[in-house]
Amino acid sequence: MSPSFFSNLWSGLAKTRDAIIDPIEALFSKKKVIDEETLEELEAVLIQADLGVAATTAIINKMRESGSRGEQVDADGAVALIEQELISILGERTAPLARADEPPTVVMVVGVNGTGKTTSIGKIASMLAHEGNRVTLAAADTFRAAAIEQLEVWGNRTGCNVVRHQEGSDPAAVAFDAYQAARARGSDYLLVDTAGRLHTKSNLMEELKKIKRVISRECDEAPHEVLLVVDATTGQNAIAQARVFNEAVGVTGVVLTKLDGTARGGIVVAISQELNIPVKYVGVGEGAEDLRPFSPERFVQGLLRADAGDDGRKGAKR
Ligand SMILES: Nc1nc2c(ncn2[C@@H]2O[C@H](COP(=O)(O)OP(=O)(O)OP(=O)(O)O)[C@@H](O)[C@H]2O)c(=O)[nH]1
Ligand SMILES: [Mg+2]
Repeated sequence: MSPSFFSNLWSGLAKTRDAIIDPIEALFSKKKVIDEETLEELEAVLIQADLGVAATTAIINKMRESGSRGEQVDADGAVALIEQELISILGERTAPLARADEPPTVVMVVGVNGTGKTTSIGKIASMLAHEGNRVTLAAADTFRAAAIEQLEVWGNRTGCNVVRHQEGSDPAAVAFDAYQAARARGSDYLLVDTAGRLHTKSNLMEELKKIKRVISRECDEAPHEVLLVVDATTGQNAIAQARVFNEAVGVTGVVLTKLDGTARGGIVVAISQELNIPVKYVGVGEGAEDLRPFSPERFVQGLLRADAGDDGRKGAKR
């Protein structure tokens, strides 16, 4: 992970970090034995940051255990305990992007409109291309001409092939052609962009299922990934979205975008734990550098550390 991404992640998480750290420092300003009142206040802080009930409960239980041993805890101690617990929760479910034994690895990208699907595809394509992979992009969001053009801009920028049809054509037919083209060109990856808004004539979930069926018909294991792109600023609503998409097309990984614009970055933990789906990438800005594979350690440090450590703005004040 590049140092610039870590410092972007760290500054992107500033709002969430303040929402967690400031109240904890106030709560544990003096070293103290944990009582039920402190636990209740801590619980409210963690829930507020959208960490989710399960993770919050796990942290509170750990705190209660040290309280019952009569141990005294200060702010640093409390943060260290939360850090450990979150890394362990997130670490249970990390997985890198799949890679098929027989290329192309097919990655279908889904999510409600405006969450950052097309932008994330561009950034993932850029990363994969830098690693020496051949990448084909499928413009299977045929709802708007602008959507197709937007993907073509990313194709030009990253040197990746884009397979497109006319606006309004069948998205599954685009996916089919793109799969054939990716095979013929010896592509390592095929990234399939999809629509996010409901069409007037067809149902979005039915459309996504059809795209998936058409791809599976060409290769049993494909799509190898169904990445759901969620906008972190939507908070708990992101979980509801994930449930709907997961039921329809079976989500294998989450891309969480716009962490830079929210105080609710804790939603990463809630999604990972409550849906048992690994977070594969996080986005902290609009630049091509601002999306990277998810690292639990880095993320939790960004969430809880008052300075960015050796990789970022060393010694910077929160
Ligand atoms: N601040 C910030 N903006 C982002 C991030 N990711 C994407 N965006 C912006 O979000 C907006 C929507 O991104 P798109 O990639 O077009 O979203 P989409 O899901 O493809 O949208 P539809 O095709 O309409 O369904 C764009 O302006 C992006 O630049 C991020 O991590 N941080
Ligand atoms: Mg799009």
